[in-house]
Amino acid sequence: MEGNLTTADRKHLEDCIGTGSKKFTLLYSITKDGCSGQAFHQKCDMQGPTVTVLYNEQKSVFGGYASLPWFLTSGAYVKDEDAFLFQLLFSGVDRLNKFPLKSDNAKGLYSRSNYGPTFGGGHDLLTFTNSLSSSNGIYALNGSISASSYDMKGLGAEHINNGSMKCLELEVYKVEDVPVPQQWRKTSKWCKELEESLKSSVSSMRPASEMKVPDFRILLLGPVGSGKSSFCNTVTSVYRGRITQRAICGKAKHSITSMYHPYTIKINSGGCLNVRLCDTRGLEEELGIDLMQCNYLLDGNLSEFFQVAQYVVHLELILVDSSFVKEPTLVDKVHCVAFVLDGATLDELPQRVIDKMKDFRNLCTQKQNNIHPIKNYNTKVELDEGVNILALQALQQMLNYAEDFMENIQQREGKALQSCEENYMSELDVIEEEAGTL
Ligand SMILES: Nc1nc2c(ncn2[C@@H]2O[C@H](COP(=O)(O)OP(=O)(O)OP(=O)(O)O)[C@@H](O)[C@H]2O)c(=O)[nH]1
Ligand SMILES: [Mg+2]
Repeated sequence: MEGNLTTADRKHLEDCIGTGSKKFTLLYSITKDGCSGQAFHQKCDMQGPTVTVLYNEQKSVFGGYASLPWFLTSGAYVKDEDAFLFQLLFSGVDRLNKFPLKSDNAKGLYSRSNYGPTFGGGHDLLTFTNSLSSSNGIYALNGSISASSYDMKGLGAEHINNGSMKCLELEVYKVEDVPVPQQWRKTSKWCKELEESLKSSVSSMRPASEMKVPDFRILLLGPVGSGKSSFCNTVTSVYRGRITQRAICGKAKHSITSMYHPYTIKINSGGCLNVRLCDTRGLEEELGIDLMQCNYLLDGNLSEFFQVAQYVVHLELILVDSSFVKEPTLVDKVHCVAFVLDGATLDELPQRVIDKMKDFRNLCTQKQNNIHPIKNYNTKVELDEGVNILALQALQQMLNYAEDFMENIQQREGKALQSCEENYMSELDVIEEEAGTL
């Protein structure tokens, strides 16, 4: 934060202004920009609401708030009903006081080209006029404090600035509204019932029987250390009813996971989900899955537990590899891809890894810009309702999209079958017609 205004001072001024959170940006400082009416107007005119803060040599801090902008003039009063004077510190001790304008006063501010910030008809707070220089770091400002337009609660200058305008600093800050954060996404209230209903809804999901695919195959892709393996552990923990550690996790320079590992998810009460949560090697600038391997993974050409090579695998090598599935079916294909990203390190992702992810995304037929925040069980030893709900909501969406992907295939195949039947029927017609002409 630039300037001498402390966080506590900012909070107090925010409360005095009374219209929500504010951002204070330093516009002008006499020690940096020079103490002159010209410098003040150059930096502060037409900047909207401002706060002027003076720090005197007796460690008293005081000033004024202007809700309207300063401007160049040969001398004009401004009616600013929301303006006020304040004190924050008196002789080094907190002294929080707001001095509002008295009623029906039209002289909140006084703007003049050779004047520093000036408040009230008296003037109540005149900071300085013309141009001044410092002596031993002290600016003997030629202004004053005297109650007239503002209600000073009976306090004289001696109780506000020790009767001294000898200042170490005078700052003017621009005051802006901080937008109130909007609720990002509406979700149901977290409770045990929600957790249980998500659990049972996810466990009841299975691919349509006519697809003859036992499980939805979800592929997790993402940079090294983004939490792919931890997410597999989180989901398996939710259904096992205890913390599981089937996938090895941790932070390392290169990916800890080296294998394409489809995790089955055991339900505590018996059976498994109709899901394979597929963990993979992380994406790195030079190493890890490349575009070609990703393509093969999506199409189901790479068999389960395939070791993702350290270095780029050439097409010829893959084609002779016994683990290469030459004619994959819908069972082997990936039905939904989830990119796993660590929100805390997003800004540090190398451009090449971002480019890789963009290329991979273009391979997927479903381009869903869905973001599902999750928290993994990386440090916890007991299950937690919130962690479970977030993981279940994310998994539920993945399964929904996997189902959509399969429906599209089903529709496509249905159409192909129909056109096959139509061709067959028209061939029969031709044969029958030909037979008829004999
Ligand atoms: N704070 C926090 N740390 C997490 C979370 N999830 C995972 N981690 C930590 O992040 C590190 C990497 O997690 P992994 O699950 O191994 O990440 P990965 O994507 O599988 O990494 P590779 O297999 O190496 O590519 C571990 O030290 C985890 O403890 C989380 O939700 N919050
Ligand atoms: Mg991993």
